[in-house]
Amino acid sequence: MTTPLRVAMIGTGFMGRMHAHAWRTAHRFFDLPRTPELTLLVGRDPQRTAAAATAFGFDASADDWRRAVERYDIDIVDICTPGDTHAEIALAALAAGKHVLCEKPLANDVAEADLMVAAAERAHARGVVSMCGFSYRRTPALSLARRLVEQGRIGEVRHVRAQYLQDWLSDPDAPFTWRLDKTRAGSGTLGDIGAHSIDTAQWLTGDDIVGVSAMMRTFVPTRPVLEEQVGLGGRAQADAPRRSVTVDDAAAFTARFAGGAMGVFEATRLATGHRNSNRIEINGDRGSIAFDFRAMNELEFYDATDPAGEQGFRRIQANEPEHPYADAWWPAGHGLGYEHLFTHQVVDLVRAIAGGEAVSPTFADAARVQRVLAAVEQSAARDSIHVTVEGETA
Ligand code: SOE
Repeated sequence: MTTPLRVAMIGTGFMGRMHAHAWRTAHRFFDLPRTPELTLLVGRDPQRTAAAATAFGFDASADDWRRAVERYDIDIVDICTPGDTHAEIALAALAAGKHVLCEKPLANDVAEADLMVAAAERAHARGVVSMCGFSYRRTPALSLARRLVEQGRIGEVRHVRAQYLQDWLSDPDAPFTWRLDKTRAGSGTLGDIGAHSIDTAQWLTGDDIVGVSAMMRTFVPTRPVLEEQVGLGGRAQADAPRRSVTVDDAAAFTARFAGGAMGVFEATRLATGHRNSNRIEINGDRGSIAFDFRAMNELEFYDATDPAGEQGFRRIQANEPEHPYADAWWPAGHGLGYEHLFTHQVVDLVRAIAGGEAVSPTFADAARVQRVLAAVEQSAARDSIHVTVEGETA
C-alpha cells in the first residue's frame, strides 16, 4: 500500500461523477506511487451531497468548499463546479498548499485565468502541482496523432479543421441550466466544448492560435426553468416560466496559427442528431491525421510518402501495447471509452504529484485557451473583425 493521496472533490454533477470514477479506478489498473483516497465530497445541497458521497465512495461530505481547503488531511482539491467558482476555490486551495485539478475551461475570463496561473506557479515552487481537465488529451488515438505530427510524419501543417457538435439543447424546451447563464458559465458552447477543440488543436500542432475571425449565435433566447435541476437533455413542464439565455448556442471561427497554418472551428450544442461528435483533422504537406470521437479508438492517418497507388487514409486502432495507457487495459482490439480518459488524467496527475513535476495541461496551457475564447467573443461582438489573441484588433 503506497502513501495515500486524500482527495476532496467539489461538485456532484456529470463531471463530479466522472472524476469520482477516475479516482476510484486509476490505482486499480495502473501502478501509482500514491493511492487516491476519496476523503471528502462537497456540494451545495447537504442531503444530496451526502447521498452522492455514499454513491461515489467518499468517506464524508460537506456543503462548503472551504472545509476542503481548511482540512490538513486533504492533499488535493478537484474542482468540478461551474466556471464562476473555479478561481476562488483554486486560489484558496493553492495558497493552502493543496494540489489542484480544475475542470475546463480554467476560468470565466482571462483576468481570472491569469490570477490562477500566477498562483499555480507560486505554489509549484513549493512542490504543489496543478492541472486543467482538458481530458481529450488523454485519448490514446490523439496521443498517437501528436506523436506523428511531432515526428514530422504529416510535414508542414497547413490546415486545422475542428468541429465539436452536440444536440442536448436542440429542443427549445430543453430546460435552463447554469451552462446557459453567462455569470455562471462564462460563455456557452464556445467555452464548454469549443474550448476542447482549441486546446486539442494547440496541443496536437504544438502551435498557438494568434488571431481569429468569429461569429456566435443564440438561436433559443429563453428556456423553461425547472424547480428540480435535470441532467443534460432533460425536459421541462410545458407551462414552466422561461428565463433568458445569456450565452452563445453556437460559435464558428477561422483562426491563424503562429506557424502560418489556417484553422476552421465550429462548436454548437444544437446540432440535431449529434450527441457528442468531436472531430479534428490536420492536413500537412506530407500527410494528414483525422480523429472522430465517435470512433475514439481509431486514428485516421494518410501518409503521402506511401508508394503511389497505395496511398489512402489508414484507420489505426490505438489500443496496441505501443500506444499510451493501452497495456493497462484490455487486449488489443477491445477498445476504451470516454471514462478512460479521466482515469488517464488521474494517472498522469498522481505520477506528477509524486515526482513534484508539472503536468500538462498546466494552468498556463489552459490560460492560452482562455485568451482564444476571449478573442473569439471580441471578434463575434464586432462583426467578425479579425482579433489577435492578445486582444488588439488587427
Ligand atoms: C457538456 O457539454 C459536456 O459535459 C462538456 O462540459 C464536457 O467537457 C464534454 O466532454 C462533454 O459534454
